Amino acid sequence: MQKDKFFKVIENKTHPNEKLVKTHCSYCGMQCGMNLRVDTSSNRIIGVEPRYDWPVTLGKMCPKGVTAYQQTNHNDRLLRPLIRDDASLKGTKEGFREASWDEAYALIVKRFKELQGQYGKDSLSVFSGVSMTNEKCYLTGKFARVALQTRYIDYNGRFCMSSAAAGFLRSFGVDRGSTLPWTDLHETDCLFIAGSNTAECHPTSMFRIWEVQNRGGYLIVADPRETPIARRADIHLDLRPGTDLALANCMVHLLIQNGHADVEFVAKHTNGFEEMREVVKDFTPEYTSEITGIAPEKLIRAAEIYGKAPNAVVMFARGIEQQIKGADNVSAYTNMCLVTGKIGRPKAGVATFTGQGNGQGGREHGQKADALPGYRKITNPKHVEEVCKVWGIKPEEMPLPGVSAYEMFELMQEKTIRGLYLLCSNPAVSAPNQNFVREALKNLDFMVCADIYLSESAEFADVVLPSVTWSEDEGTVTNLEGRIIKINKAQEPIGESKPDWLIEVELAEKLGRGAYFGHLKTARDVADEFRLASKGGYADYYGATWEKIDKQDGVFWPCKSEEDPGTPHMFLDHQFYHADGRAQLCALPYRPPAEEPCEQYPLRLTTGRVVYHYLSGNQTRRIPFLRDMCPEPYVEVHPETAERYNIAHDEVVRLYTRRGEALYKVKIIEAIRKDTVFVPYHFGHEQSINLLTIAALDPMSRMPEFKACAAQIEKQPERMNIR
Ligand SMILES: Nc1nc2c(c(=O)[nH]1)N[C@H]1C(S)=C(S)[C@@H](COP(=O)(O)OP(=O)(O)OC[C@H]3O[C@@H](n4cnc5c(=O)[nH]c(N)nc54)[C@H](O)[C@@H]3O)O[C@H]1N2
Ligand SMILES: Nc1nc2c(c(=O)[nH]1)N[C@H]1C(S)=C(S)[C@@H](COP(=O)(O)OP(=O)(O)OC[C@H]3O[C@@H](n4cnc5c(=O)[nH]c(N)nc54)[C@H](O)[C@@H]3O)O[C@H]1N2
Ligand code: SF4
Ligand SMILES: [Mo]
Repeated sequence: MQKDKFFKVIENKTHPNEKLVKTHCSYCGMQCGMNLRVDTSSNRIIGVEPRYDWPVTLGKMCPKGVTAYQQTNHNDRLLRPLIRDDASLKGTKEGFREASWDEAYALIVKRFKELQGQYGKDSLSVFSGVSMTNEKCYLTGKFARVALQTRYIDYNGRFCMSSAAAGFLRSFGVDRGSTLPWTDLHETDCLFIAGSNTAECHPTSMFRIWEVQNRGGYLIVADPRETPIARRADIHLDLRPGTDLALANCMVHLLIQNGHADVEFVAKHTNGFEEMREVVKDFTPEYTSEITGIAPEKLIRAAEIYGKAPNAVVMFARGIEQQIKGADNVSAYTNMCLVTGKIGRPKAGVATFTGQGNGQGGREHGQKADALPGYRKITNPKHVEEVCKVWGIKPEEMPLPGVSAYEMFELMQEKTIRGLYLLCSNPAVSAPNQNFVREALKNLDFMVCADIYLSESAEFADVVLPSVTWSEDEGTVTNLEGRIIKINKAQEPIGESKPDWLIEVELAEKLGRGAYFGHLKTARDVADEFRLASKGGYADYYGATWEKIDKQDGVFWPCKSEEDPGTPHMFLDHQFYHADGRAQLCALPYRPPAEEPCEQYPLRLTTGRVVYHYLSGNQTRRIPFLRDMCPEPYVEVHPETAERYNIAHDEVVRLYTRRGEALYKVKIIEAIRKDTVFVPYHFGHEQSINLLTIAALDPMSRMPEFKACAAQIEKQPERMNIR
């Protein structure tokens, strides 16, 4: 048990007639340690306690975490499969009837076989998510390729971590979201944090971040909004949305100009310095100020602080990644630590704030259109051969790479994809350009949705399958540090709900593919096959046994053998994962967002989160406390902008873009740029901001540009405001 300066370790006490089940939160990548309280007479979850002995979060939790347990026995849980016979009701909640698992499976098998018989194997698709354990994510990739034998699988991490992954792969040759453990963070001298609303989205990181300042270190924050973390920053770089590439290039330009480049490190351990210098040389503070709107003095001071800090960590999140140049932004900010050599040692490095609970593990093991377990590539014959050995199929049976998440909807719209198995994601809220996406879902011949509640996306399904919550199953998750941790089962599945891995095994058997799935009887069976499938890949989990995870408070990948304790710090030997062992400094010319403001749409719309809700909101909108704290979406507007439009606080306005419109209450707030408006995206149907967002994709990561498009506000006639 690690003692820490922040807290004396408090023993968790067990109450009479209760047991505590050690586990982690169901929501974000922080994966805070918690104990679920289980009543031993009813064997039901009745509450939660923080785990003070968990070294990353030391007993801290946020409003979502302390209420997460209320999901399990919630009245809205799906208890039995649902079938809807009348396809004309698609897109509504109407027409579902309860059915047995046998009937649901039989219908799925019949329709899937009909579609594949008529239109070929690739007429089916899988769309998945990473609120699931590694084992489930792994099996979902195998389910698509081996049970359904289709090329079309992708997942919600495409909307989340894909730009970070693409950027890190280019810079380092490997993508582990953080090069260092979180327990280092408070000991560094400077944190440079871009596009992360950390205090609301990874709240339990904050005690370490404040500690950097308490120790006399510095905090620099780049965000168009004055978020809670920006408010206390030493420097707030208040940039226009979509202009990070200019900002990052300017930082590197100034670091080189001021003699903060580590010439020896650059010469020995990197490639590409000259090409990069050629590009960044134009990004003087004055020129960068024109693009970003940040005052030149702030740029100069920020580069000076980062350059002088003995140790520093560059951190970022979706603010910089959900852009058409998200992958470039990641590599451009990563250039800062490579050029100064502030990487590959404790207390220095680079980290993205991984979003979903298993946003890291879920992107490594084959749910991505072109990926196989262990971060292998489906386009690499050697990788295919390695995985085929574990799966027991021939290499020629491995499907081709598919397409990215949003592009799957395009294929649904044009009827190349006819059937969908959707699990653990709610794209009818969370995908961009909703009017199109909802049409595409309606256009499917047959859709299955596995969820724990009837989501907005389930409204488009023909069959809905009841899955279990995280608390009713066990398995591993990889947190935002790259630490593999264990989720434990606190309660038996309620009703007839089943874990996703079991549903996939049973469906595979009914589809006649039992030979490849039938041996998987328990979550542990899946785990053992999964560890083997990852063996030898970049993300090697082979040595991360459940026993070792428990003993060590988690295991950092790569962990290659039983003896290997894992890898908390990456690149300590200054060996990067490119063939020559060097990291890549990237030359990245500036590009504007896909859609710039114009006369008709003069505002920049950006979107994101609030502390009380999680993603599409399908889980958190059902929790009374969270719903009370944030019952509806709103649009944040600067006071001067509000005056220009003659709109008042709480007035309902029409916000619209080239793609769609919605009505929102105005929240007048000084903490936003005058040219920018912000809407949280946790709400569905006509309240979804994704009716307005743009589906412009990053050419490298295929990430949609959720963070910048052009918008306009229209004041509504008086009667609209009567509520
Ligand atoms: N409360 C809560 N916490 C969550 C989640 C949640 O839904 N709710 N979701 C989890 C998941 S999956 C994710 S991905 C993470 C997301 O975590 P974050 O990325 O921190 O969250 P966002 O609100 O999407 O965006 C972060 C910030 O980017 C800023 N931003 C917008 N445009 C730009 C830009 O062009 N440049 C820069 N530099 N900044 C910009 C926004 O103003 C915002 O403050 O949070 C995780 N944690
Ligand atoms: N405008 C805008 N849009 C965005 C973003 C943004 O910043 N702005 N952010 C994007 C990001 S970063 C993300 S991560 C995506 C997330 O978007 P989604 O994938 O839609 O996110 P969730 O709401 O987590 O959806 C998960 C669904 O699965 C269910 N579920 C939970 N656990 C399980 C399980 O174990 N099994 C099964 N079968 N179901 C389960 C939940 O009830 C929920 O309906 O949204 C993206 N969309
Ligand atoms: S910070 Fe994330 S993991 Fe921790 S309690 Fe909140 S939602 Fe859960
Ligand atoms: Mo995310």
